[in-house]
Amino acid sequence: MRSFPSDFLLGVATAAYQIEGAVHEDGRKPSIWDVFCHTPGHIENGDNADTACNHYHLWEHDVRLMEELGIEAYRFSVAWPRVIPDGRGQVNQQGLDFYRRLTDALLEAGIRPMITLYHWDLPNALQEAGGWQNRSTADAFAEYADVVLRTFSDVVDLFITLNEPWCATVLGHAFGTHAPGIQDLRAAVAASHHLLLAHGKAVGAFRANARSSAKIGLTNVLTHVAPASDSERDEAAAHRMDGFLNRWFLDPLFRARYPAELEAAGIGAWVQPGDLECIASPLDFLGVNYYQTSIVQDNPNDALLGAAVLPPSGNLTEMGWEVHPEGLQAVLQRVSKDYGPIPIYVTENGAAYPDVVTQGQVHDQNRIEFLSQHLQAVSEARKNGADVRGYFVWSLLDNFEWAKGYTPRFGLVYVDYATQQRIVKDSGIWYRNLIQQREL
Ligand code: IFM
Repeated sequence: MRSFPSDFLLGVATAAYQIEGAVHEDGRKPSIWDVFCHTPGHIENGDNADTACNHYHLWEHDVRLMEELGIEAYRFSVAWPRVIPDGRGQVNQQGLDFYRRLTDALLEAGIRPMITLYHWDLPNALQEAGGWQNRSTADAFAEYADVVLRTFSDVVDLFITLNEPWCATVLGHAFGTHAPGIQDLRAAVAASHHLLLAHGKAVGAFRANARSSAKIGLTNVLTHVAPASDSERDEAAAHRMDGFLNRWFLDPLFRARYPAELEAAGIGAWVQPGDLECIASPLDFLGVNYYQTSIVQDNPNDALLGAAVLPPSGNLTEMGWEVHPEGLQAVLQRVSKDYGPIPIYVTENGAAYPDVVTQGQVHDQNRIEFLSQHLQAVSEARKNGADVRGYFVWSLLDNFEWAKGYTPRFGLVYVDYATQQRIVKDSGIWYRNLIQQREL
C-alpha cells in the first residue's frame, strides 16, 4: 500500500490556450498560436482553439467541478495576450480581472492555485519583432511577469515561469510542428537561450517584489533516456540524446552552463556576460512533466546527434507514447541526485485514450491504471529520497491538444465540444476517492 501525506498536493493542470476560448474577447489580441492554427495544414482536422472548452465563460462551473472532485491544487496558465495584448506596454485590466475572479473562486473553494506565466501563447506582436529569437523578448517577458506576480503574489504562493521550454524551442523553432512553425536549428538555439534568460529575469522580478512566502520554479518536460544496449556506442548515443532532451534545460538552470552538445550547436553566440548567472538564479522548486521514455541507439546516419530513438513498443497511449511509469521514478531520482536537493512538483502527467460516452458515463479504466502506476512511481521515488511535494494530473478537462487538435482526450472530465457539457470520467471519480483516502 502507498500513502500520500496530507501535505502532498494532489492537483490537476490545464493551460490557457488549450481551454479558454474567447480569443477575441475583453481586449485579448492574437498569440502565435492563433496565427498558427489559422494557417491551413498546421492542425489536424483544421481544428483551432477559438472556443476550446469555453472555460473563459464556464470557469465558475469548472471550479465547482474541481471542488466536487476534492481537487487540492489547480495549475493553470495566464495568457500573456490577455494581460498585455501587444506583448509590451499597455496592461489590459480586463485580462487581469478574469484571473483575479478565477483565483478568488479557487481560494474560496479551498483549492490552491498554481500559476504558470508562459504556456506557449506568445503575443503575436512580439513574434512580428522576431519572437524568442529576439533577445528583447526576454525583457518583455520580465515586464509581463512582474505585472502578474505583483497582482497575484498576495494570494497565490506557487508560480511557474515557463512551461516546457524544450517544446517551445524544439517543436516551435526546429521541427516547426508547433507555433511559430519555424524549422531552423540555429533559430531554436537562439530561442532557447532567450527563453531561459526570460525565466531568469522573471525570477529576479519575483525576488524583488513578491511576498517572501511565495515560491517560484520552472517546469521542464523530462524524458527518461536509456541506451538500447550496454555497448559503449549506445551508451554514448544515449548520453548525447540526454543532452538534447534534458540537460539543455537543466544544466543552465542548476549549473550556470550549457551542456557540450549545445556548445557544439553554437549557443555561445547568443550568451552575453551575466546571462548564465541570471538563468541560474536559485529556484524554490522544479516542475517536472513526464510522459515518455526514450530508448536510444547509436546511429552514424543521424546528422544532429548520431543517435536514434527506437520506436516505442508495448502498451501505448493514444499519443503513441509507451506507458512506462518506471521512467517517471527514474527521472525524479535522477533530477534529485544530479541537480538537487530540490523540492519537486510533478506538474503534469497523464494519458490520452479514445474515450467513449456510454449512457452518460465514461469508463476509462486504462487511464485509472496509468495514473495509479505513475503515482506508485512517485511514491517509490519519494521513498528513495526525491523531495516530491505534489502531483498534477494532465488534465482536468479534455482540451485542445495543440497540433493534434481535439482528438486526443487527456481529461479526468470529458468535454462534449458541441454542447460544452462536462462528464466526469471514471478516472475523475477514482481521483476523488484517492484524494479522500490518500492511499493507493
Ligand atoms: O497538452 C500538453 C501540455 O500543453 C504540455 N505538456 C504535454 C501535454 C500533452 O501533450
